[in-house]
Amino acid sequence: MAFFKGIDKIKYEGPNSKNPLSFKHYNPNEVVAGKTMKEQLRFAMSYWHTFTYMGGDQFGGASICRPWDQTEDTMEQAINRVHAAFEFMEKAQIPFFCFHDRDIAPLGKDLKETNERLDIIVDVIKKEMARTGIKCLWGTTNAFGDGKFVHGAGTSCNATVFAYAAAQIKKAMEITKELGGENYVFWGGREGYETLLNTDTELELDNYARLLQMAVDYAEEIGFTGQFLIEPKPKEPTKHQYDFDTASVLAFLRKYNLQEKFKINVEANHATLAQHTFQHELNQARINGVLGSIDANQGDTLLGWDTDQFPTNLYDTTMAMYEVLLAGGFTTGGLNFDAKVRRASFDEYDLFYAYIAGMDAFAKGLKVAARLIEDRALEDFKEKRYASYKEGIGKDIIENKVGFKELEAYALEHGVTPNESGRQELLESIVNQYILEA
Ligand code: XUL
Ligand code: CO
Repeated sequence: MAFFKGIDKIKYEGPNSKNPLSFKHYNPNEVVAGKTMKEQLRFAMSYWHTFTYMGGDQFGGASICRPWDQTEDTMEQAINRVHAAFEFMEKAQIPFFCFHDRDIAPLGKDLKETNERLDIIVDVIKKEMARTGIKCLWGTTNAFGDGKFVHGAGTSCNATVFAYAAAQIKKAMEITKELGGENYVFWGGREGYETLLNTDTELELDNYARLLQMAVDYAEEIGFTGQFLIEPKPKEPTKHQYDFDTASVLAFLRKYNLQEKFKINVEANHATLAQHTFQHELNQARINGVLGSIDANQGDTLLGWDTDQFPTNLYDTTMAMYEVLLAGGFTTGGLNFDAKVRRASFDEYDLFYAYIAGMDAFAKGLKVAARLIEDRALEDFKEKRYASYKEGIGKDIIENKVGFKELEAYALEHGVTPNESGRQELLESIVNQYILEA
């Protein structure tokens, strides 16, 4: 059964097309920076925002009523959603999907029945994957929505909740392996705290690390070779989330000797909640060799929360792809649209318009970034800016040949040479020029 009647496969029609159901920039087989756009961008659909979000917010319930949900039977609904999801991905040319365990199958009366339900749906998904060639970018566990996770999952003060979370992750890892998932994500939904008056942060962090180590051990046991990812977020749902940003996740991983096993899944709107730019977070992940994957979305500059909007800001997508290309491109990761349509964008066309907008914004960003790099439009300037480290005293510093005494002697004898302009405005206008031209 087709759920998206009247919508054909979305095709590339070029930047001048007026057809809203066409790509203006995403041309899957066009080669950019040595790979096809499909290979460079590795777009993924988020199962939760696309197929389980009904438009509810703090002030009201559902505003979205999907044709595939029109049944009382929750298992039938879950199966319908699989068919709708694959029809959608096929038509929108999205080669991957990402999911939480709880997105794909409804809870049963207990963990056993919940797991059996998952197995049934996983079989349906596997058939659809075989039929379409669409793959799983990553799986994850929803260990934050259910009431039992009120104090956290891996960081709960209640050891039985820790055990339950571990059981849930075990199953989600098994499913992700079965679906050929290329990564497994940890987003610490409720791994944080509201008040230090009742919180033992040391024990909670130790336990969180224990949970991650168990996942690493279990992956080895079952032969799951996907990449583990941690997705930082500074706040929401708790006031303070332990995985605040890339830097704090790195410090955590290094403390618990997990740095070889985990990379970062950078989400744009989480970066801005941490008062960083999206590019800053990608940059920090890149220079530390842990840029794993991206949750592509954007916030609203006037709203202080995680609005998870589809990314349309070309400056952000350009500089994001700039970092990805400098990192050598994605390996197991990709661009997962962890983004939802606005609650007033409630029909099925909006899903297509939203994904097309996001995919085109990143395709354009990729093209611009590739040209900026190819022309060394920024890199030449940067190289010149740091040229003082290429010779003389600068070279000695870089080669660790000098200490305070030698540097004092140098400063006493030579003083400092005049500084040169940082040229920020010029560089900004160069980026503008590339965005307008590429
Ligand atoms: C929440 C968020 C999650 C993770 C996966 O802000 O981004 O959807 O991406 O659990
Ligand atoms: Co996310």
